[in-house]
Amino acid sequence: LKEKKFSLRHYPVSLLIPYFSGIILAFALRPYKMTYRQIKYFSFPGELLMRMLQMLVLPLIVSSLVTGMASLDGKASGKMGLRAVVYYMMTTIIAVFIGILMVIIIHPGKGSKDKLHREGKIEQVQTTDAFMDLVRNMFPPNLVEACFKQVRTPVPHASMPENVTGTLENVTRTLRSLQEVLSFEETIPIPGSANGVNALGLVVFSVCFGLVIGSMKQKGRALQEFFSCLNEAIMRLVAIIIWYAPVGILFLIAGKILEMDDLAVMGGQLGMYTLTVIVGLLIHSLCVLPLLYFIVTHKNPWVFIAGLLQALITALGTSSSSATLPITFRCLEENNGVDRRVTRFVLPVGATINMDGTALYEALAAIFIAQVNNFELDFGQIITISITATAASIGAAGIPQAGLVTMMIVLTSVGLPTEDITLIIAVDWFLDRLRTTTNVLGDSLGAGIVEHLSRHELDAQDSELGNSVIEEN
Ligand code: DAS
Repeated sequence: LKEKKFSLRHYPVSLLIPYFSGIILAFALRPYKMTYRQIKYFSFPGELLMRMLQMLVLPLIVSSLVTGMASLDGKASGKMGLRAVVYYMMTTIIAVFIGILMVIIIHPGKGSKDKLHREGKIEQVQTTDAFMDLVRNMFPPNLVEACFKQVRTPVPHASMPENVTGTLENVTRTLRSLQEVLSFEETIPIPGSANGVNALGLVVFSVCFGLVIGSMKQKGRALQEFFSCLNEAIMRLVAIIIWYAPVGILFLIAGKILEMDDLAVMGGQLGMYTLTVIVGLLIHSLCVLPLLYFIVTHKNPWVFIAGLLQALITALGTSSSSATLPITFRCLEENNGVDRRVTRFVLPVGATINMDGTALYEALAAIFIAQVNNFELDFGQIITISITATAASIGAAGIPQAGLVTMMIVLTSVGLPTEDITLIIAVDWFLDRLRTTTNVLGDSLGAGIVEHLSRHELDAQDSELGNSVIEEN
């Protein structure tokens, strides 16, 4: 496939324009101090985009994995799977190493914890302590943390609903919506249902089911055609949703900025922490991953990345790599011409278990919290943080702020106070977008690398297919 020259014609509408328009709109509306409820109504067009994309994730993952596995022979899929897993582990370990290096070199955690309390708007949190006692008596401990996170996400003082901390339905809804996240089982929403299915279980089933259909040869042809047609139909739905994406992105970004109580929170120690995370993610995203792609494929990584722009901006807008998956598929296949037999296998698995941005973030944030507590970590504890951050990133769901919740594994593993998560909640809505974008970039470049390494098997299969067609004729 000759390298496609990237140009704006590659996709219908650039998302950069609505993205920056959303930021401008948010700052124009901030003086009006909208209430929490008004902001939720205002953000609905953005929520609509999230729901449209999320409804496609389950059928997309099943149809692409089953079709992808059925179209590959066992040997080729085995080699491709091994290459993908080696890539995932290697890039995740590098990401964790970068996160640890950055937080040790920049050392944003020096200074006292109570100074951070002031900067992090933690006093808002104290107002809900009485409420938390109420929750602790009513819900199992492991879910308290979930509520802790959700209820204590700072909302504008002026617009704090009258008794948000006392209304039980808020708590119940919070706990129910976070329960699947807290149980560290990544769940994928079922279209039209409030429930979800376990993502890892679904991926394993779809891979096995696809391999079996492929091994049935002619007998499995009807099923293979069905899933291939289902995949095609989902991708056509994506093509329609993409035209709505600019509107959704605009309101998603504007709504999130309006929810932010005081942008000054980015100053001081918390600002240094935010800067440290950004530097780490930029090094991994703009140096490590493109360099790895160039070393393996000897192709220009920037042309490849430019073709992903729409998916990267969607990840930035939605904070969800799962919701971005349909658009990631389209960018790789339409803009970058990556073989479908690769994208259908590598992307769903990657979106589920490969989260470089999250791994980097969790290792970095855990050491930041240790620094803030003047807690000296020894080498063994840093290794423990590395391992648990890698595991937590695999277990994190591809939904907003999942990485913040799974970070509890990392903190607990070295005896750090999990409630210190509240110290960094104020900036997590922003950092989550950046690490989600890194996650999507890592998955996409991985597809390009795995395709290049599997070119021999793919060509062999094509020529075999060609020969069999000639014989049939
Ligand atoms: N928002 C998650 C994702 O969609 C990442 C995270 O929370 O760390 O990839």
